[in-house]
Amino acid sequence: MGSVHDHDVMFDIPTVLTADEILDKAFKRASKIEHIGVTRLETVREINIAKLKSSSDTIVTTMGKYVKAFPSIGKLNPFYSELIDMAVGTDKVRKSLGAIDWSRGQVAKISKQAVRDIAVAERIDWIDELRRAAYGRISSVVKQVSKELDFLAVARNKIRKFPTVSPDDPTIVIAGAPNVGKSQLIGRISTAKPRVAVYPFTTQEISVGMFERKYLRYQVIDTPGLLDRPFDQRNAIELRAILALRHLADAIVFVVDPSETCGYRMPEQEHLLQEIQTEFKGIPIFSVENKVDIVSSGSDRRKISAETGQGVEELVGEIVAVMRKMAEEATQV
Ligand SMILES: Nc1nc2c(ncn2[C@@H]2O[C@H](COP(=O)(O)OP(=O)(O)OP(=O)(O)O)[C@@H](O)[C@H]2O)c(=O)[nH]1
Ligand SMILES: [Mg+2]
Repeated sequence: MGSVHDHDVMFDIPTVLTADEILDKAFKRASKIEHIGVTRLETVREINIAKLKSSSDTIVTTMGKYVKAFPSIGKLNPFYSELIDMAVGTDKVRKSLGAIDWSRGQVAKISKQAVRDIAVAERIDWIDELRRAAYGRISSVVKQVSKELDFLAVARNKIRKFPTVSPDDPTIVIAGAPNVGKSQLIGRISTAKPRVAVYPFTTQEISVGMFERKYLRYQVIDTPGLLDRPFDQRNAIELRAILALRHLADAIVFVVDPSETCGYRMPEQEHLLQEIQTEFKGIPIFSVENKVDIVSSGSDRRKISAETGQGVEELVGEIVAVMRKMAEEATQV
């Protein structure tokens, strides 16, 4: 429980090998090449050309995969770019990928030149020497980026653990003090069993559910342990990670429990709501009273029971209507 399944990884980046591992893989593969030509000179020439092409191809392809697989930060939803920036540093990722890309370009160039030289070399020992020299130069440009490869290997492992959400689906984030009924509510409004993923920089998990209304898909995110305690009890990193949720949330449902059976008094719950209102400015917050089946206060808040379902469909209807209106306004530039 709590781990992201392999088929459910947001950023599916292959394992990043070290410089030595890449070279090993390339040269080992190339060493297996055999060929028999008409003359001994032609045989040696063709084998060496094939070896060079093969090892350079392996390196260029392997490194190219990394460059392609890492998310390009500029195109990412700010939710993810912020998390990546916090976890590994956006700038460092970009620079490292740039270095890798440079290195693979150099490898291709060295190998191309060496192939040209070998093609016209007239002696077997020259050919061997040319190939050996090219291998040496290739090793050297790959090793030049070994720090960057090591860094990307670590970055890849961190980035893979990020929760899978669909940043482009309209998203409702559920907040409120512990035990007010958030999980019960998300279970009631979303169809499938929520997907659970660890949330970076906390020991907490978030769970993501979906529902549909009028052919549109909505995402509901439960944030146990995140939006349920006063913000001043958080360290700076945890707070920043929590606030990254504002890039995701199109609406927030803040659940209050006037029965206080959750263990939190109403003033505490109101205080948390105020903090969330301040920190998530601009995002509509629907504050609702849950557990109306046991206590109904005199307030004019919408009242629901996540347990019996009372008022829940009306709540969803209101949220969906507001979100639709917001989406329409957003497209009318
Ligand atoms: N009577 C009543 N009990 C409810 C209602 N909604 C939730 N509960 C109960 O309140 C308790 C907490 O519900 P959860 O859904 O786990 O609350 P939560 O906000 O997700 O709690 P955390 O994840 O610990 O923050 C459970 O015992 C629920 O059965 C409701 O509408 N009426
Ligand atoms: Mg819960």
